Amino acid sequence: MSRAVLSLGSNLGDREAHLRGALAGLGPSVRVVSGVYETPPWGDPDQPHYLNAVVLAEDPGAGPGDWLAACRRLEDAAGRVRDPDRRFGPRTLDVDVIAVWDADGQPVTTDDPELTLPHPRAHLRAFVLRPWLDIEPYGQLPGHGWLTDLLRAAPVADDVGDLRPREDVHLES
Ligand code: PH2
Ligand code: MG
Ligand code: MG
Repeated sequence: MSRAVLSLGSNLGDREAHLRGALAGLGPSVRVVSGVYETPPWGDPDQPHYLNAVVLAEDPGAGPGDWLAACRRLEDAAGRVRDPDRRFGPRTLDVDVIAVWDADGQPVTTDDPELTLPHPRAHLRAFVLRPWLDIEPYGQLPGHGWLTDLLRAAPVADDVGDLRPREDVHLES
């Protein structure tokens, strides 16, 4: 397995530092980093706005479980506290595996409850699709099609205008 799209999010503490820490932790597997967006909370409205970004990563030796383990490690390093009663609640750092492609370029699908691929809610989330589109204009979310089409259709289209590009935040030095 080789290629992954990862979504980064933070809405507690020094949000920018948490995103930077995630990139540093991903190290040489990072290929492209999107711009950063300020986004209203999705799924659980009573929490601060998020900073969100998307990363294209590659690692010839990594399978889906390895990407998931890397994401968990980064979240733990950011002091993430998991609240089982607030599934979509606030967090110092969230790193989600959105999709993975194998060495032949084929999308990986799993319905493992620990890691469902592609991410089961990615097609509903402007804060994932919009930064991804910035760095992969011809990108497709496996099983759902072109990013451009997903961003133009309900329910995502209604949310896109609420995302604010943070051109003052640069994750890469
Ligand atoms: N992550 C969540 C829940 N809600 N909202 C925004 N805007 N951005 C996120 O990254 C986010 C969210 C839990 O994964
Ligand atoms: Mg998430
Ligand atoms: Mg997550």
